[in-house]
Amino acid sequence: ETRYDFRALEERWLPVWRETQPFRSGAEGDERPTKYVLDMFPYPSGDLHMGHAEAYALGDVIARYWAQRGFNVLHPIGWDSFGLPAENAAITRGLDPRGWTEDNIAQQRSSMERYACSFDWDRVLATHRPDYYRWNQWLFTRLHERGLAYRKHSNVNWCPKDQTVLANEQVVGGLCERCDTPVTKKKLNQWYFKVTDFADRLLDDLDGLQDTWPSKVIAMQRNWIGRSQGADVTFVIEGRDQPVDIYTTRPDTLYGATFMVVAADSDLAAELASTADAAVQAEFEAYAERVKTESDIDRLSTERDKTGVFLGRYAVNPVNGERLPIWASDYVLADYGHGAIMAVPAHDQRDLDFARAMDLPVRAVLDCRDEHGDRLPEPAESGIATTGDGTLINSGDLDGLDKTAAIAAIVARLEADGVGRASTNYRLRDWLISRQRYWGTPIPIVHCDACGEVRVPDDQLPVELPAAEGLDLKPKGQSPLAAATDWVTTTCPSCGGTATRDTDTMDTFVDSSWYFLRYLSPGKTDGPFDPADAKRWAPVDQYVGGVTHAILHLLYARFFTKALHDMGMIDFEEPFSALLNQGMVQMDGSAMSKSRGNLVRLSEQLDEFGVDAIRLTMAFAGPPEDDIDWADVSPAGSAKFLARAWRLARDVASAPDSDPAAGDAALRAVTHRTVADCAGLVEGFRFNVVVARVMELVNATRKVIDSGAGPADPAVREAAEAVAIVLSLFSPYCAEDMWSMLGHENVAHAGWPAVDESLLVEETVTCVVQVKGKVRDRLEVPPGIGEDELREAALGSAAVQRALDGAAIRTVIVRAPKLVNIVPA
Ligand code: ANZ
Ligand code: ZN
Repeated sequence: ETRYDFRALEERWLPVWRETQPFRSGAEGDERPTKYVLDMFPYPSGDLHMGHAEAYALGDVIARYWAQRGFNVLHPIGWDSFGLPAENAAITRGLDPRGWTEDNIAQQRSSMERYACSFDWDRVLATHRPDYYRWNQWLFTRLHERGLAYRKHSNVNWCPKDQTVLANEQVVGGLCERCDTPVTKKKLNQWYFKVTDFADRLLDDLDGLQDTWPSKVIAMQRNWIGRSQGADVTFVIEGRDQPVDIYTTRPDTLYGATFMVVAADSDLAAELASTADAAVQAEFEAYAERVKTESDIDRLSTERDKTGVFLGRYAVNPVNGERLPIWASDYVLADYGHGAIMAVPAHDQRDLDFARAMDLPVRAVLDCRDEHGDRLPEPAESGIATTGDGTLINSGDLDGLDKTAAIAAIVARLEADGVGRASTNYRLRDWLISRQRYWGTPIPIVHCDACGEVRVPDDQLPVELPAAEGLDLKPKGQSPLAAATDWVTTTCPSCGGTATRDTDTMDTFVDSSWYFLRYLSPGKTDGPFDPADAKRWAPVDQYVGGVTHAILHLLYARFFTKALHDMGMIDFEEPFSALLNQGMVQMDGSAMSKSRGNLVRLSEQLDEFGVDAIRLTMAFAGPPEDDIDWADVSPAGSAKFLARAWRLARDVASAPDSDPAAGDAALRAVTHRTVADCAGLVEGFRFNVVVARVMELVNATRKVIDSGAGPADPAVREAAEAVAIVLSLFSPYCAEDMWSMLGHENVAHAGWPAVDESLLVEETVTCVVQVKGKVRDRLEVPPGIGEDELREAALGSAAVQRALDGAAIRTVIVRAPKLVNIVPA
């Protein structure tokens, strides 16, 4: 052929790769060092879109690079195929979610193959298949045995549109993550995983990821876990036998407490209100009803007008015996700390807003100053709480202590008196995993009147989903599985009596919390994965995926990893040693993602410009973390460049293969410098710079050909081979074809070109060193040498020292890089 034709290349090489499977990971006995490169697996909710194309292009650069470096690379793919997108699509189209899901998987897989993803096709998994979700159930069982899976009644987030509960993580700004409907609360008996047992480890182990995870993701995880250090303080409630604990981060402000607030939706508030007069009771009940529909985000907002009901009861401050009126309000949450606070309006803004709204006293107990040492205005007058450091006032014998000393002193005193103790709180909540939907993993529990909650024995797993046929999948607040009577009715594994199956299914984040381990032992039938395989491959060396998963998925996978570690199944505690978040592909500023629909169709782009050009465009668009605006990039330009690169190999193809040492020295220097630099650039994820450098190399090579040396110059062949190998990370069809024209096979495993260090030595210039105007030495120095460095080098010369013969120096004149003149005294 004489013309670059991307369609012909795709038709030529795709069948070859299908046959040879170049990315099958090394078998047992393969001695090469391992590298586990993992792309987040997709939802099969349609064909691949531009967002996938970006993610898989970037993940592929990394996987293919390590293969070229001689690593035994594991780069698997699968499908996150349970969940609402599939189920809702199935309901609207009146199809069976199973068939619909499998069809989409087949389509996505064939698109991935065409897109030349370097996946190991022997390890594919799909979470909706019983051979996968069986192990979700098995893992649930292990967690249940350890008390890490449990059921409790609680007020849960409820999406009225999807008719299902949502995890806290799935409520974004008070709205359902999936359908943007305002989320309400509902009291239900639900399954949880005890993530909170791991709060400290989940937080502290982030330290080890500091250098290899995006700092933004680490900050989001920290914030989500939300560890806060403070104290519990016990308040006696007048007319109640039991005292009440409150949680505070500011025990130093205890003398400034002027009232107490309990969460309006707490049991305590209801109990305290029950002794009030009828009018207060009615007011309280109406208020509590309203609060139930409010989101936590609104409740904690400092912007909102404060509302509440005085319950007619009093608490007693343990340090000074003062009586504090007790109010019910929404700005205190029922499920954080103890659901009750001591309010210190002078030093907490929400308390101050409340005090001013309800006309309650404000007493400053810290003398807070600005940067000039001037006292800040009284909060009672300014309306601004002083929340910073200061010196204690109005606090009895603690006056004069600074904040830190005061916290220590008060906590010690409370502990000694038995009315308080140091305490730690977390924003993190246990993970609510039950869903009232069909398309998920059935919870492997049987409910028996005689035995209670009974785990389904391992040898009866999987508990398979009943057929969808005949079931009404429409959301209705109760799992569609409840209507599958034959399925629900079973025998109790413990007593053999009649019992019923649990009808909830698991949150699909359970599926994705450990899938990276299942890839290691595909087809294993007596366990989720083989610990020996985990030892060989895991943890994941490089994880690649969207920042949308910065909290939920990563946190849950980290939790599972720690739990599995504690069960002795793996010997590491963090699943993903390094993380790369790629940006999103945008079109006129709107994100291309599963929920927003696709404005640019990937398949059309591939048909028009070819796989290679689209992949190259994704890498060349900018740093991988940045969003790509599709209007700003040029796939046509990429295609043009690929044609230029391809023609190098075409032109060299007929030239004889001879020793590159005889070739053009300048071109050889560019080739070896490019290869040497690109390694570091790939490892630093600077893919766009790598592409730019290959473009330069292609230009330099063409120049040598055109200069008369022609393609026969052995440096040209050397350059063309380097171009093919580096390009194989980005544009595999073009690279494979170049490699083949150059007389080789299988560019993916060509091996990264060896760099001749002697060709990397930079050019030097000769610097003349004079003493009193007389030449005494000549130094070879880099052209960019600095004045100070050159002065040092000149003075250090043995010949110069001899000429000076111990004389003191008056001046040194430096004209970098060519001349130094030394004038002795
Ligand atoms: C008295 C106080 C004085 C407070 C002061 C702050 C400043 P973090 O850091 O988020 O843990 N609080 C405690 N439980 C609460 C609940 N269930 N709902 C809403 N607010 C609650 O915040 C802890 C602080 O938030 C606690 O410290 C408490 O107010 C409030 F100058 O106690 B503080
Ligand atoms: Zn039983």
